[in-house]
This record gives sequence, structure tokens and C-alpha cells, in this order.
Amino acid sequence: MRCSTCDAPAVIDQPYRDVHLCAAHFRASVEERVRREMHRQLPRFARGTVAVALSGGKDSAVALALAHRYFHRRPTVRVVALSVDEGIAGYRAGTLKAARTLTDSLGVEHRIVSAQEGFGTTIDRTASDLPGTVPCSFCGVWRRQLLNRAARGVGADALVLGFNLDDLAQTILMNLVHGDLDRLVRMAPHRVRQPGLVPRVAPLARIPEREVFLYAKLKGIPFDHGECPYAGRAARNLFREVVWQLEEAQPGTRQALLRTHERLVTRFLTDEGSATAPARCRACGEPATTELCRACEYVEIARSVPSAPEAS
Ligand code: Q46
Ligand code: ZN
Ligand code: ZN
Repeated sequence: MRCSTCDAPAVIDQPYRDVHLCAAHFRASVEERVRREMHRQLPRFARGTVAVALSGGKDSAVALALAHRYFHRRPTVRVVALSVDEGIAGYRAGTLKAARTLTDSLGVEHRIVSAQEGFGTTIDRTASDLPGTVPCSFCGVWRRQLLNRAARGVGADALVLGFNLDDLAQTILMNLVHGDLDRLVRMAPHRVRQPGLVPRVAPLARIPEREVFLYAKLKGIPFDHGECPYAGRAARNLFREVVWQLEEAQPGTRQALLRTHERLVTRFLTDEGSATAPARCRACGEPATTELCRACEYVEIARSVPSAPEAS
């Protein structure tokens, strides 16, 4: 296969655009899509702090590398990487190490916050105390809140997330299937400011997962290949499979889901004036749509069962 632009050997095909690209044109196409997306989601951002959520996996590593590339010529913009240690043995230590390798190589400030400090427990402990539950439900909610607090703590004006096109297409489909319009409107990337929430941007929104992986490989961006031991239990797996099958049968499905979402949000904002403004949680003061935020609700559930003694 040859590059559709310059005839050099192709390294990837993009069936949704019906083209093949060589390494140089592929890298340029990723960088240009991310640059445009960053500009669209953070218009005229020339001064302030941008936090980047960095797990140490490929997506967040590429998001940080490209955010650094985008902002590094603007000395008035500070980029800070934020990592969350949820307490997952055999997994998180490796990803945090990769995260540190990347921040050191870029010269980016790096802070780590933990579920233990924030919520007094870990995902491992919760998974063993509540064997019938899906650890990812707790993990996702707690991580979101820890990142929001940490981003506020460093005075961030925006929080960059490594969500790629596949992630977003899956989330959109999940929320549609669950009929959860509120969550559909509130999901990142954020179009309106919500009190107490650092606006989340997703510069990889137009980049399919396999292209993020290839870009990281071609650029030699360090990331950890490990898989979380709880990943097999995630509710998202079904939607990953469904989106993948739809994309195979009908290239461009993921982009179509993204466009549908953008139009729905536009329509919703026009009709309602603004996105649902969250109130504050009565326990922790973080933004919440109910009296008690979901992070605190999960802390109460986790505390309601006596913890098994720690293995030594
Ligand atoms: S870390 Fe947490 Fe993921 Fe592990 S427990 Fe699930 S959500 S799979 S990104
Ligand atoms: Zn080419
Ligand atoms: Zn709360």
C-alpha cells in the first residue's frame, strides 16, 4: 500500500476517509487534527494553567505530549500533569512510572493524588470488600472527582483528558442506550462552564484509538502497556465491541456518533439556555446532581461493609 498523498509506503489506512498514509503524513494528520480540536475546544487560550490527566497509558501520554507541543511556545501557559493512584496492585505502579518518565523527558510538572488520601480507601480494598460490584464504577467516579480537585488545586483553567474517538463514541452510545440525556449533555468535552468543575477538553476526540497507539509508537512516546486487572469487568466492554462491529460494517460510524452528540448538545443548549447546572454535594461540596455526589455515595457503600484484613 502506498501513501495517498506522496506515494511513500503507507503505515496505516483510514477507511473512514478512504486513504492510506505514510509515517510522515500520518503524524502530520494526527497533529493537525489535535491542533484544530484544541483550538476549537479552548479558543484564544494564551494565558493560564492547563492540567493534563496522565494515567501513563497511551492515550493520556499522547494527550500530554501534544498539549506540551501545542503550548510550549507560550510561556504564559503552564502545563501540569496530574496522575491518580487508585490503589490497584500490579498495575498502577507501572503506569505511574511510565508517566514519570514522560513528564521528566518533557520537563513538565507532575503531581500524583491517591484514592487513599482522598477517600480513605483503595480500589483493591473496595473490590475485595464488595465482590459483587464492578470496581470500574467506583474507580471512574472517584478518579473524576480526584482529578477535578487536583486541577482546581493547581489553579487549572482546563483539564485535558486523553479520550480518543473510540472512547467518546462508546460513551455517547452508552448514554443514549441508557436514555441518560443529562449525562450525555454533561460529558466531556465541556461546551459550557459548570460551577465547581474545571472544564474538560478532549483534544484526541477525532483520533481513533489505533491511530493514537501508532502515533505513540512512531514518536517513541513512553507509555505503559499493562492492563488493569479489573478491565474485564467493565460495563463499557460491550459497547466497545458494538462500536467496533458498527465501524467495521460502516466506516465513519464513530465520527457520526460524535457529530450526533455535538448536534444534540447544541440543540439542548439552545432549548434550555445552559446545561444542567449541578448543585453542591452536602458532604464534600463538590458539584453534584443529587444531594450527595456519587463519589460520596460510593464512599458510604464502601464503608458499609467491614474491611477484610489486609494481606501482609
Ligand atoms: S483503572 Fe479503574 Fe480502569 Fe481499572 S478499575 Fe476499571 S476504571 S479498568 S480505566
Ligand atoms: Zn505520504
Ligand atoms: Zn460528595
